[in-house]
Amino acid sequence: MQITESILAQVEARNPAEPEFLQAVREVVDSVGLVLERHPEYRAARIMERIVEPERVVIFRVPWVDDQGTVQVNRGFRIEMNSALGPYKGGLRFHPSVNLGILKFLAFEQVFKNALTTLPLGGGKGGSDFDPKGKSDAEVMRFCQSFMTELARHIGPHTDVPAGDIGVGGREIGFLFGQYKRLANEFTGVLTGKGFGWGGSLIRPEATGYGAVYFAAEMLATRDDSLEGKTCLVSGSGNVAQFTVEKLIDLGATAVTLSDSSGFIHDPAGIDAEKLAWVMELKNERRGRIREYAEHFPGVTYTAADPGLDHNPLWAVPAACAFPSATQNEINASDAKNLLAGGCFVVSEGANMPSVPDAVELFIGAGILYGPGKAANAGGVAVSGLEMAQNAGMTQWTRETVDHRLRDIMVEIHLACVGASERFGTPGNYVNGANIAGFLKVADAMLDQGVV
Ligand code: NDP
Ligand code: 2IT
Repeated sequence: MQITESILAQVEARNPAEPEFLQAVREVVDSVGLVLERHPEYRAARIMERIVEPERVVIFRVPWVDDQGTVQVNRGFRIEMNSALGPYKGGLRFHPSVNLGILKFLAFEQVFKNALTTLPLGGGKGGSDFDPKGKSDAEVMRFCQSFMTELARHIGPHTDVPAGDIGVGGREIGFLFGQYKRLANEFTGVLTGKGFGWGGSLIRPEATGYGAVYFAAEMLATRDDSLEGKTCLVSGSGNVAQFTVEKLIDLGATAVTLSDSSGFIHDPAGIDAEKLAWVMELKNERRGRIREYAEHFPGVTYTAADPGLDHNPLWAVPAACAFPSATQNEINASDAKNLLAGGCFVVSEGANMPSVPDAVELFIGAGILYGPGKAANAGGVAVSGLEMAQNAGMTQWTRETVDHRLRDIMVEIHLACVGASERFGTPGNYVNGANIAGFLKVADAMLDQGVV
C-alpha cells in the first residue's frame, strides 16, 4: 500500500533513533491502512501524518540533592501527543531506561487507548530517567518536588493530567501533588492516582490489573469459555501484576508466576490471597525482590534472569493464559512459540507493547485470543478518567460504582474492537480492531476541529 509506506518512510526519516516509537507507529499504520483505503477524507486532511507528530514535547533538567549532599541531575519529559478528544492524559514513568523514543511510543499508544475508553481524554506521557530503586523516601520526595517545579507550568486539570506508570505509584503521586498544590495555590485534580483521603478514586490502584482480567474474560466469552480453573502466567510484580493476580483469584483462575527484572518465581500450587498479601507487603512496603517469595513459601522455584538466553523461561511454563504486566518487548518470538507450545490461547496485555511484532504475528497466525495493551490495559486510564469526573463533581463514588463502570467500559472496549475488526474484514483480530476503533474516534474529532 503506497500511502502507508510513504507515511512510514517519513516517520522513520524524522525519528531515526526511536525504535520503540517506530514499532508502535508501524503497527497502527498497518491496521489503519485498511481505513485509509476506504476514506479519502482522512488522507486529504493528512490525519495520519498529524497523529504521528506530538502536539508538543517538553524536555527539562531535574536537579536535586541526594542524602549524601551530592547534586544529581536527571532529565524530565512530557509528551503532549494529541488533544482532539480532551486534555492530554497519561502516566509518568520513572526508570533509568526512559528516553524520548520510549515516552513517544507510550504517548502514541495512549492516544488510541484513551479514545477506546469512551471518555473525553486526549493522550500524553512523561517521566524521567530517575531510578527510584534504592533511594530513600526523602530522596524520592526531593526529586519529585524538583520534577514538578518545572512540570507544573505545563499541566492543569483542563490541560494535561499525569498519573502513575512504572516507578510512579501512590508515594510519588503524593509528593508530586503536594508540590503542584504549593506552586499553583490550588487544590485541583491535576494528577490521578491520588490517595482516597485527598481526592483519589476507589479502584484506581486496582483498575489496570482488574481491567486486563475483565478483558480476558470477555475474549473467552466469545468462545463460551471462562477463566475458571485456568492456569495463568503473570509477569512483573508491581501495580498491574498484583491486581491482575487479585482478580484472577476472584474469578477462580490460578496464577502461578510473578517476576521482576532480576528473575521469576513459579508456584505450581498457585498464588492464593494470603500469598498475594505477602507479595504486596514485600513490594509496596519493604520494596524487596520477588526472589524472597521462593525463600518464604515451600514448593516454589526461583529462576534468575539470564541475559544470555534468547528467551524468558517464564513464558515456557505450560498455561492457558498469559498476562504480561512488566514492560515493553518482554515477549519475543521464541517466547511466543513457547507460550503456544505450552497450550496458551489467551494473551491479555497489562503492560504497554509487551510483545514484539513477530510475537504478535505468531499469536494472530495461531488464531488465539490476543488482546493488545491499548485495549486490554485501558482500565487504568479509564478509572483515571472517572477520578477526574469525581473531582470535577466534588464527590467520591463507592467501590461498587467504580468497579461496575470499569467493567462496563472494558465490555464496551471489547465490543468496539470486535466490531471494527469485523467491519474492516479481519474478524477476531483485536490488534486491527483496537487500532481502527481508536483511530476513527480521534480522526473524526480532528476533521471537525480543522487543521491544528
Ligand atoms: P510498577 O513499577 O508498579 O511495576 C513494574 C514491574 O515490572 C516491576 O516488577 C518491575 O521489576 C518490572 N519491570 C519494569 N521494567 C522492567 C524491565 N525493563 N525488565 C524486566 N522487568 C521490568 O509498574 P506498573 O505495574 O504500573 O507497570 C507495569 C506495566 O504496565 C508497564 O508496561 C506500564 O506501562 C503498564 N501500564 C500501567 C498502568 C498503571 O495504571 N500503572 C496502566 C496501563 C499500563 P523491577 O522492580 O525489577 O524493576
Ligand atoms: O499506560 C497507562 O495507561 C497508564 N500508565 C495510566 C495512565 C493514566 O493516566 O491513568
